[in-house]
Amino acid sequence: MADSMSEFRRVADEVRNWGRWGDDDELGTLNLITADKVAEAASLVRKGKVISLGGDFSSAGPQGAFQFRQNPTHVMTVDGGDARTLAEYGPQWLRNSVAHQVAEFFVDNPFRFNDDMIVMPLQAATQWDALSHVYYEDKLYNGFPADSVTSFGAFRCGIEKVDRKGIVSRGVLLDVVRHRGAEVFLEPGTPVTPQELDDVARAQGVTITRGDIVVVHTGWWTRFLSTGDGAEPGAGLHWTCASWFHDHDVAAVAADNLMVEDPDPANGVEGTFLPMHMLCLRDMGLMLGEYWDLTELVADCAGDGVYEFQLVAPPLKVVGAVGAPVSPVAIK
Ligand code: UVW
Repeated sequence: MADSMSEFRRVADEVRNWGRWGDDDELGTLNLITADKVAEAASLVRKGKVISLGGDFSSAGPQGAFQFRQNPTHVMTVDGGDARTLAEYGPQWLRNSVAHQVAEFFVDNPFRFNDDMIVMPLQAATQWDALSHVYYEDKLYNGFPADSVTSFGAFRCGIEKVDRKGIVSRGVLLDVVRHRGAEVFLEPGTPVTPQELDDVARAQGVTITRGDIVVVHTGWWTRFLSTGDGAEPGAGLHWTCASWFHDHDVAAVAADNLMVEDPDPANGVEGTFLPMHMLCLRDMGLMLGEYWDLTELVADCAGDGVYEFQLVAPPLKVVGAVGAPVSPVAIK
């Protein structure tokens, strides 16, 4: 059953970090990643294994089902393979074009190159939500006014602001799929509770410490890879997990699904949408990573029983963006 707005407001007051790192702070809980924490994360590299947590950015990505985001459109802008054809057969109207000049250049010497461009929503696949992504009641994280995000981009809490933090820290995988004994992914309508996060950590023999980046396996991405269905529902984290992140002083949270949190309004807060986003991004200043591909990482952790690693996940520094692609790696 959905919780009440008054319960949501009580939790929001408890977890709010506004002013904790100064009135001008735009890093939020990334401040919990200290130099010692970065060194601790590096010490977790023991076997020299690099595991990619980034999904593909392609026309076969997870977007499209909900209309407001599309999969990437990838276009070649210079193609060395076309050079001879263009130079020899290009129509008259192309003669003064850059394409034709490039083609002629190709024909007369052995050098070739290819260039390309991409058009896509910044949230198309594996990504970080910036703190400016979600807000309510006209305030962003740290009380910044919502109208500091304009058609020119976010003047407060844009994704480029987090570059000072890398983002690098100790990553901890919580494999809820394995803990439940689920075949591939968590069935819709079965949100992960704060108690379950503790149970999974205990069963894996791992402790969450200040400044960690918690990575939650729901199995959604693995399921998507086999069905190609971006609209497939699946379970995520119950909104009250925001309190768990706050109590454990977690620096950031990522998952392998669309929204990290459970999408079912029946498990949310009456009269609103994505309450965990509201608490994490706006009240706590805690970034959310979405659509991470955990397929290889869960297999490796199950194999060696080690659920901690160095996590390196810097977003693209797109100035003023409210989210950005990332190609994270776990190093063990
Ligand atoms: C929304 O869908 C609003 O957010 P996200 O991309 O963070 O899931």
